[in-house]
Amino acid sequence: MNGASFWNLLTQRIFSISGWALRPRLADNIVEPAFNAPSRRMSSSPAQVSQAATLALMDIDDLKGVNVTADFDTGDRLLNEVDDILRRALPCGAGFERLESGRFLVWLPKMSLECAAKMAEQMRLLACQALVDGPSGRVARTLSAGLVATSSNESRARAILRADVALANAKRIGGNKTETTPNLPMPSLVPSREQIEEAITTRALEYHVQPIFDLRSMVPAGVEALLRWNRPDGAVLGPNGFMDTLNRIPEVGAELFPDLAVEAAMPFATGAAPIYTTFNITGAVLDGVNSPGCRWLSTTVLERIPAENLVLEIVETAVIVNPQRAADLIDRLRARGVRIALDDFGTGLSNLERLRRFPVDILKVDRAFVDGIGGDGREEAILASLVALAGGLDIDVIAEGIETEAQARTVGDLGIYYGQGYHLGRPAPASDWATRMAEGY
Ligand code: G
Ligand code: MN
Repeated sequence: MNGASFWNLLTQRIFSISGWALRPRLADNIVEPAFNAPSRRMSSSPAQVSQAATLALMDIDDLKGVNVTADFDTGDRLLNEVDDILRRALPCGAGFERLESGRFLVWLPKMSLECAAKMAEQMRLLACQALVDGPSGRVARTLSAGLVATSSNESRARAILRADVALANAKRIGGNKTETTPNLPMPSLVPSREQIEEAITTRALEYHVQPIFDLRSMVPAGVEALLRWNRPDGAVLGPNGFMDTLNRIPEVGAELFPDLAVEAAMPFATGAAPIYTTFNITGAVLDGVNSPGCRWLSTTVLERIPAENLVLEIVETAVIVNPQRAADLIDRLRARGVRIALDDFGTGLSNLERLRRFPVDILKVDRAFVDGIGGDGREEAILASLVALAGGLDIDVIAEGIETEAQARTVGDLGIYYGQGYHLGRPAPASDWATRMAEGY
């Protein structure tokens, strides 16, 4: 998204607010723009919007605890109550949106970061007073907020991702806090474009792959592409070590990664018995057809790898800024034959809500459920019901993190047909696995 469309969006959001008055909540909890009904309280028209705005991402602390100790209905009512309080507390000209996963997004235009932080802090403290009746008494929760100053050339999606980092910092130090990130275009830990280019040229940065087996025939059904950074000191960094930073610079990924990705997938997509390659994608990739992430898809996926040999895994940490836009993109990709998976299902944001909202083809069940096999039976019960759930939705299940023969056997017995894990095959450079597979490993 370019700067202009970002500001269009921002102004749309501003126009979507009806000041202090409450508006009916839409079914999907997202307030859509209402251009024909601008509020009298608006302080500026779209053309006059300042180049400086602050974005605040707010989240109820330990909402999960409410769902567990009370029930989902109580959690839902608490969310609605907080939603109402925040809307009423919005300053004039501010924008408000409820995101997927129950987070609140507040735009505070024409405001310095310091001033916006004070404002957000007041809103947060007010919303902390929300009280709802639960089955065994009243329930309240604190809120945390993450704030970033945005600039005119930053996309909305990236600003939200940065605010998400600030919010995570607030949560890490115990929640009930407002955290800001410095007014820098990027966090300083992000590698420069030159460093990434050099790492690709020297093959320090490359894809490894890990096979995914059909557990019935023990023949590979596909491979997962895993980006690896071979550091000069000999350490091989997994995505946790650097992906986080790369995710915040999707335009670099859009330009630099297609060749790497195609090179990794090609040996598997071609040949006598082609198999799929699955790539991990974040919310930035799903942020509409004009997003840098989607350019990555169109150059990599749709032009150069046959769609039927391609799977995209939505990672469990993917923040999906606009679910409708993501759903539209998923529909288009699936119509072309690309399959979509939910990665690490059962953890993070890879949850039933996401499964309900997005038509996906594959559930990759988080390794935690496989790890617990052979204990008191809870994991087996959960896995069995996931098999039933997936069967009802006509979705394939892949068990992740299979580390022992016994685990492979148990998941197979439970009706899971596909598996991935160290016991079946470790990640290795794509060319190594291509050779092993060609030789019948
Ligand atoms: O979140 P995702 O499923 O995309 O993570 C893939 C990561 O899991 C890779 O980094 C890979 O090395 C790791 N991995 C793959 N198989 C196993 C396994 O059997 N056990 C553990 N602990 N990690 C695994
Ligand atoms: Mn994955």
